[in-house]
Amino acid sequence: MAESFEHIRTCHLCEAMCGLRLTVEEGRVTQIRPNADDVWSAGYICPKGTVLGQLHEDPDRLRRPLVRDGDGFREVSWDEAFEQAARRLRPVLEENGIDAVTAYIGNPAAHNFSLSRYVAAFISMSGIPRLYSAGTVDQWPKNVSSALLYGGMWTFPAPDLDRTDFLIVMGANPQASQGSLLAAPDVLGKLDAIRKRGGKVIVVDPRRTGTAERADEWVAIRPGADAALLLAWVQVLFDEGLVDLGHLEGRVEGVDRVRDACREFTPEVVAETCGIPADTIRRIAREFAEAEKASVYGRIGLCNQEFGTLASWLVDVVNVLTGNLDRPGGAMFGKPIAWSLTALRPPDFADGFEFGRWKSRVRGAPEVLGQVPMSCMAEEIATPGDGQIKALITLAGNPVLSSPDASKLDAALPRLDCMISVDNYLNETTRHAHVILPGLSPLEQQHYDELIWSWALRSAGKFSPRLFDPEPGRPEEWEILLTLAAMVQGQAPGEVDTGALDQLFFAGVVAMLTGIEGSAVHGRAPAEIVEQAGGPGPERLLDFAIRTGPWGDAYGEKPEGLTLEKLAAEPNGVDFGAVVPRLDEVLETPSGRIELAPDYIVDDIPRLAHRLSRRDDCIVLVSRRHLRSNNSWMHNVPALMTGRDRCTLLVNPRDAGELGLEDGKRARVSSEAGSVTVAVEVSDEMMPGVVSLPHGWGHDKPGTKLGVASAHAGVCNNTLAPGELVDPISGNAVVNGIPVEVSPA
Ligand SMILES: Nc1nc2c(c(=O)[nH]1)N[C@H]1C(S)=C(S)[C@@H](COP(=O)(O)OP(=O)(O)OC[C@H]3O[C@@H](n4cnc5c(=O)[nH]c(N)nc54)[C@H](O)[C@@H]3O)O[C@H]1N2
Ligand SMILES: Nc1nc2c(c(=O)[nH]1)N[C@H]1C(S)=C(S)[C@@H](COP(=O)(O)OP(=O)(O)OC[C@H]3O[C@@H](n4cnc5c(=O)[nH]c(N)nc54)[C@H](O)[C@@H]3O)O[C@H]1N2
Ligand code: SF4
Ligand SMILES: [Mo]
Repeated sequence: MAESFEHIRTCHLCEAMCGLRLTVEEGRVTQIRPNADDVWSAGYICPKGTVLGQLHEDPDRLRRPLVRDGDGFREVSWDEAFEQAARRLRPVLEENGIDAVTAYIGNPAAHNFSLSRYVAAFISMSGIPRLYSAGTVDQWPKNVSSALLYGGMWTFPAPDLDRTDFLIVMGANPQASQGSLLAAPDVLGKLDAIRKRGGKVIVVDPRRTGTAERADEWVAIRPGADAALLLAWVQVLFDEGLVDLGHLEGRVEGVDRVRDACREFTPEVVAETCGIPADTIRRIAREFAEAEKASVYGRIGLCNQEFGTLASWLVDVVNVLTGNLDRPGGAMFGKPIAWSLTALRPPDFADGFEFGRWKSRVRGAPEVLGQVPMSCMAEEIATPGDGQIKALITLAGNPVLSSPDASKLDAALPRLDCMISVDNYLNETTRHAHVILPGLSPLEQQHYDELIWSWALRSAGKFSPRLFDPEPGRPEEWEILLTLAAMVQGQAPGEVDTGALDQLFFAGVVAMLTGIEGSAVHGRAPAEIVEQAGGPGPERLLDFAIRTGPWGDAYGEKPEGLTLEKLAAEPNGVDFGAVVPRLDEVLETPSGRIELAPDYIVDDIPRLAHRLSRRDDCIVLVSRRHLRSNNSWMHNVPALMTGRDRCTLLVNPRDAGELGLEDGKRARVSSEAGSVTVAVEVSDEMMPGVVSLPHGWGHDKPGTKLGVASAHAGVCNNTLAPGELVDPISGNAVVNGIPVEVSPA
């Protein structure tokens, strides 16, 4: 490969899905620039998009499987790696059964071409009964709320940034995150545009973030008080006759129930808890109701907190009560060109959503949407007895840094009889594994986001081919997953036929869709479609989702329609325009209407009422992100690690004075769960009484292979997060609003 050429692809790292132009010379990526012709991102890019070449070349990135050998690891062949994994797994299955086996699914599973389409296959084919995921430290409250309001746990309305003229951003910082459950490139540019066209942007956050800096107004809020603030907004809407369902009239159940539920929560009653004057609360509710097109958007600051489900639910309640749901400029539902497998309703909820169907063994935490809090995992491994976890498979996750009570999990993992990690690095988590099975580099695989397009408000899409061929003999991650699934079912790795398993999975997906009334292939013979569908792997699944999607060719029924082949012929993507209202298409509730006041959620309001009487004057800790980090795993890319230390404790000057802290000096931060020592950064961007640490750091553990990251270790904020702190009705972790003590170190 001596020639130089240009390769066009989509960055897989976050929901912005930016188009990139890579210059490739002599088999190496020498430059990455934004792709101005990309139909979706039109030339937008962030610093992370420019380092995919460095990620590919990172000498620490694993290319061969590793197996534990004494205190270290050695590289082995793929056959030997699977054999070693089987040797560990078999006795667990024989002695303790499948209940002793679990898996943890991490964030990149949602961003990886293979994993995003095969995690569901892995789960169903392995038969693993109980799973953990980053979901319960992320968006589980939104899953609960959407399941009950709309009948789909991934049916998320997103703010229509391009058309709104009043946007309230709560607990999100797209300046760093680039948007979450909100797929849009250049979110800050879109906020500027709202203001330029005479609209208004308000940011509600305990920190004056980079997003707040670009807004008209920053409203500082005490962590965990958002549900109280939102209930007060709802109270004002009812009290002042500002409720106006508009086009939603007749399509919403439970409005009266919401009116009753918010009655006591006047702005005056919640003001102190929120740290926001009652007049401000009232004014914003009025301004919002009066705006022609308005949208409230809440994200991780609203989920990873004490009242995660209430807050997430109330965001939608406000959008509904002001008639802003499902209308241009409000909060709308995406219409992806390829529907998402992940977003299909799990079969066990075919007859509706039920909660608490089982409880965790040690703590008795009720199951929610099939999972218990991530923080249960450590005790389930460490506590002997029937059902104790003895084998763990991690798929693209680093829970030793990312989950609450991090030290407890770090201490528990070595007790496992079998730990298998499908991961590209030897990091804080995988250093405990017996076998590490690396996936391909992003440039060695195709790309098309699976779930993310579901909340993009343009029906667009683009397919990225592989740039580099993987080394011969390397399995793709879908093959690794299917092999592991069969092994959990007791098969010897040498006997696993991944092609046959994939055929089975695909045929099942086809059969399911042909059985769904209204689907593009309803009533067709599954075999006829399987026949037409091509070879194994994620491309076939993507092609199927496109061809049976709204613009697809329905396997011959609409010959002009879209296929993966046609999409791939458009490297800059296709765009079928901005979404149009589609509530009736997405609703899957028993009543066929929006069920605005589900008992399961409304019954949690008394807990919030109780919170209002709690005086809390201690310092609380919240999390933050940086543009040049990506959760815990990109700190090994040198270009992203230049400049000053980012892992600092942000402290308001008033608090710093009272606590005797100085900028640049170290502080000791302690909670019920643990303590860390970290450099202080005094800044009035924090509201008084709240301190902030970034998430995803703490790379100082022995036994990792992260040359760059370990030289910039930082501290793990989840050492400070008590595992018992959860939003009880979703089981989501509370990693924001943790009571801490801070003193000079
Ligand atoms: N305190 C606090 N804790 C938090 C959060 C917070 O805001 N504050 N945020 C939470 C959120 S939103 C999330 S999503 C979680 C994230 O939690 P995790 O998903 O557990 O953590 P990541 O850091 O995303 O870890 C990704 C892992 O995947 C590996 N990896 C990367 N790319 C690939 C790939 O292509 N294939 C494979 N097989 N592996 C790959 C990396 O090496 C790394 O080990 O953290 C949560 N934890
Ligand atoms: N660069 C970069 N991009 C990322 C990631 C990354 O690590 N780095 N991670 C990705 C992932 S997995 C996710 S889930 C998304 C998350 O995307 P975002 O939700 O935008 O996450 P953050 O940037 O952490 O912003 C959360 C904000 O919530 C605020 N907050 C904390 N507690 C509260 C509270 O109680 N109330 C209110 N109102 N605000 C509060 C914090 O101060 C912070 O400003 O980002 C994704 N994108
Ligand atoms: S914003 Fe950055 S990380 Fe996200 S897709 Fe675009 S280039 Fe990639
Ligand atoms: Mo996340």
